[in-house]
Amino acid sequence: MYGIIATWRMAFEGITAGREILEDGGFAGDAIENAIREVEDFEFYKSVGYGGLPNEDMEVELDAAYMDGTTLDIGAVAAIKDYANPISIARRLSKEKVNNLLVAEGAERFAHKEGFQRKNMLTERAKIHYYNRIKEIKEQEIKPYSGHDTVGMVGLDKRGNMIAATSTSGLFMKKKGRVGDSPISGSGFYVDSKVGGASATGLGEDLMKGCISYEIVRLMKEGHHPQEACEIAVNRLDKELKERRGKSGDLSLIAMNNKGEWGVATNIEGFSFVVTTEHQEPIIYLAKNINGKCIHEKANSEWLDNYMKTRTAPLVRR
Ligand code: SD4
Repeated sequence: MYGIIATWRMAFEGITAGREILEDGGFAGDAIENAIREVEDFEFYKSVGYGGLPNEDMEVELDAAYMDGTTLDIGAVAAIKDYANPISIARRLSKEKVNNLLVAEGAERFAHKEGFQRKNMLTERAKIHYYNRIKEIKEQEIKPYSGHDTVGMVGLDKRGNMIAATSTSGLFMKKKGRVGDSPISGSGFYVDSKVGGASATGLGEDLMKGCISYEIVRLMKEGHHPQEACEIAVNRLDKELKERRGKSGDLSLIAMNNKGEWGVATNIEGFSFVVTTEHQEPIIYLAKNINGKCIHEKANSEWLDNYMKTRTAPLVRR
């Protein structure tokens, strides 16, 4: 069996290529790294890699992580600037014995020494988003912390290796140095090839309060199907946050176990995700939460057309 599950529609092209690697008997780590690089390189995705939206100082600071569920190796970078593919730096760091999670200048120095490609990740389009947002904030006092999309993936290869990985520009207008859940083990991702893996997207500050990716893997280890595990974990955390804090941020999770069975859960409307397995070509689904049950359906062609149109539509500075 083999398969990949990923957050958001933007993972589709990468997963389509990743599936071929898995089908040919390749390593899940290669399939996932390549798939995430594809998302990082596409400038119209404004929440990951090149074209990602900047922090409040108009700098693009990126977070990424890579975990090997067989060896339990983890590598991650946080608040890294000016490197094209944080996921590859994270993977490289996962091979070190220590110093596996590097931040900011430390991560950049490592990437430089290892010869990773430098790139100014701030696009003209992202600058326009930035200036427009500043104007909106001034005019209407809109909360800066909305709008996000982390790419998170879990993959299984024919040999039973499982990988989890993430990459994100985090929250638009975040403070310099702010780190979300995505590079944090157990929160943004977790995987154990003996069980399965999970990855998160949403408000990092809240996802971290439940170590939610680890929690899902733990529930799968107790015998829950990935779908059940995702629903239990998301519903519980959502409820606790509402009870204790009055509200819950966005929480959306994907998971796959080592049999290739998968699940998702979300507390928002319209969480898109992509899945492929040995028996299924990559499919884009839309999920929503109805009374604690996560319902998903295939995205229709209208939704898909509209998605690309809005991402690539000309943007004017207001
Ligand atoms: C973060 N969880 O930095 C990320 C943002 C995100 O979908 O996922 N967005 O908090």
